[in-house]
Amino acid sequence: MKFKVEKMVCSGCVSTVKGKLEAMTGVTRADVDLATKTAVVEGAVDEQAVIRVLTEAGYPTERVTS
Ligand SMILES: [Cu+2]
Repeated sequence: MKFKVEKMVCSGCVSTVKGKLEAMTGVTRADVDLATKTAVVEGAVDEQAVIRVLTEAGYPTERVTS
């Protein structure tokens, strides 16, 4: 699943987002890119759970389906 993650401005943000994703049950891989402000998440995890976790961490997130 691919997500647009707003408010990431530095590598620290990337680490935070990646850590949040990797801590989620079911996530097997999380790739976070600062330049495009996207996160690609692999594993058996719920889309809404990902959005909730990152948004609550201060990074408003939405699913990208294209
Ligand atoms: Cu930052």
